[in-house]
Amino acid sequence: MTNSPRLLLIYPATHKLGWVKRFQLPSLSLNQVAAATPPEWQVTIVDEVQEELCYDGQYDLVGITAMTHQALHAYQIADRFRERGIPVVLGGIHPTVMPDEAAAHADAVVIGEAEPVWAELLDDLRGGRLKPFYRSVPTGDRLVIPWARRELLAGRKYLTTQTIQASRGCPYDCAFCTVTPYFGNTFRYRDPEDILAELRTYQGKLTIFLDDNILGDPHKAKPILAGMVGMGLRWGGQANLRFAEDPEMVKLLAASGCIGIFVGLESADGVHANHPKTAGSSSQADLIKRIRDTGVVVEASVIFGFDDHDQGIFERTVRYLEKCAPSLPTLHILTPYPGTALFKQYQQEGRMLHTDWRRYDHGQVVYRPRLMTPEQLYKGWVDARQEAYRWSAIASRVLQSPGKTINLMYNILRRGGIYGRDCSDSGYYDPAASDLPSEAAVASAEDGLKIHSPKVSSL
Ligand code: B12
Ligand code: SF4
Repeated sequence: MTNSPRLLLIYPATHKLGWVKRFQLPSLSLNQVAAATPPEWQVTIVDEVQEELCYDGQYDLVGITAMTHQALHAYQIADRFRERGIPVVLGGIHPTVMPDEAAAHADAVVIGEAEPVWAELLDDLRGGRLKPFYRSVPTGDRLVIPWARRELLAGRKYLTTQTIQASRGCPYDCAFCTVTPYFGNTFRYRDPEDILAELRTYQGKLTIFLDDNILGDPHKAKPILAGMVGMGLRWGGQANLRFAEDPEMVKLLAASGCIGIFVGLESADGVHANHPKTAGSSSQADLIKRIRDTGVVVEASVIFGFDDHDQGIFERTVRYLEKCAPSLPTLHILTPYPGTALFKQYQQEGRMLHTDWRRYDHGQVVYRPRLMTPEQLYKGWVDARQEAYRWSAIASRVLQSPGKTINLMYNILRRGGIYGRDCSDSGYYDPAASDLPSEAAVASAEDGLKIHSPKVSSL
């Protein structure tokens, strides 16, 4: 190893993007790993969405991040570097929930967050004593992390490189979501002064908060929003809808420069429509209207395929979305990700179709729904998305929102993606039963999650 060791961090891309790649965000996951890397290391980040990955470079270590749909490609990349004798570390959501699977393609796997274990791992590497697993266990309610190294992205063409996290975790515990198994029952915020100081270094206006639920604890979120008033930032993020029960939060949100907020409605009706994160004393439609009326774009997501969803859910959802009129509806197919309670349940019930992780992306059916067939779920999703983005539906939404031009533009862009998608296949794949998740794979998922204490949910 040289005196100035070289680290290559890779964000794997699963498919090619055209001009829309200029509207993507850089990987904050890798940027935070870079920020946690001691200064003597030379760090290079390669984002395969934006650029070709060259396998010939000389590096002392390669680090690769992976969500589930990226995992198989991440393993291919890892294998190629390891063939050249370059050690590889895998980290991120998928290696965290499937550490044994990832370990077959890596010299070390980081389970959980990098910051608490990364310096030790690099030290072990240089000392020739690298361990196969490094686990970090989140504790407390305070998040202390270094500022992202945005200078590493200089000259790259992203929507913005001003991405930041104010918090990690979420106070809720949705059975289909990876966030709570990942962070356990911790929901940690950074000190407001630290966040505001980082924001003050930003040169541009557009800023994206990549928190799981930035407004999940209104008491902690308020000082951050209050400090942002007057900074001139234009920001977006995601949160659960219930914050809008508090009119002061809604006002503060708009005053802080928020231009768009992504919220999960989950279901038009049934048990998932009444989750504590969305249900309160006001209806979802009222809460959405309150936010929309301040000029903030509300992107609201629904999921198809819960166990109480029959074929009527598609029509009912489209009508419900007309009533709620979020600025931008987003419609997903339920995807039971490994590590979630839902994956475990469906696996035990023998309902997972396969573990071809490439297909775990909310746009394909990877399990057997209870009240419809996989084909019906896929077809219903395709039709409902098109129905929600027909011109008359767009017009009705846009006319109800202030900032009509910007709302129209977002809707047209989304419509292009939906109508441009080739949906001619069946949208699911049902291989031989031998491809069902092996007991070893599932044990690995459970083992990866042992770092977290059980969740005491929900507000
Ligand atoms: C921001 C975000 C996005 C952004 C990503 C922007 C970008 N370029 O990265 C956008 C909106 C584009 C997005 C899209 C999607 N997302 Co997303 N997203 C998130 C979110 C909310 C935060 C991720 C993040 O940046 N966190 C900040 C970083 C600093 O934290 P981190 O990723 O945990 O990284 C730390 C550790 O994991 C570790 N680590 C991570 N990588 C590595 C690598 C190495 C080498 C090491 C050592 C350590 C390490 O160290 C880091 C620092 O502590 C997560 C929720 C979550 N908590 O993960 C969902 C999440 C990752 N997304 C998810 C999904 C499903 C998607 C989509 C597939 C949804 C869809 N169909 O549209 C798409 C896929 C898009 C794609 N690129 O292919 C799921 C993934 C589930 C899974 N098992 O794969 C999550 C977990 C949400 C959920 N509710 O379950 N997403
Ligand atoms: S509210 Fe959102 S981030 Fe929190 S557990 Fe539910 S789906 Fe995940």
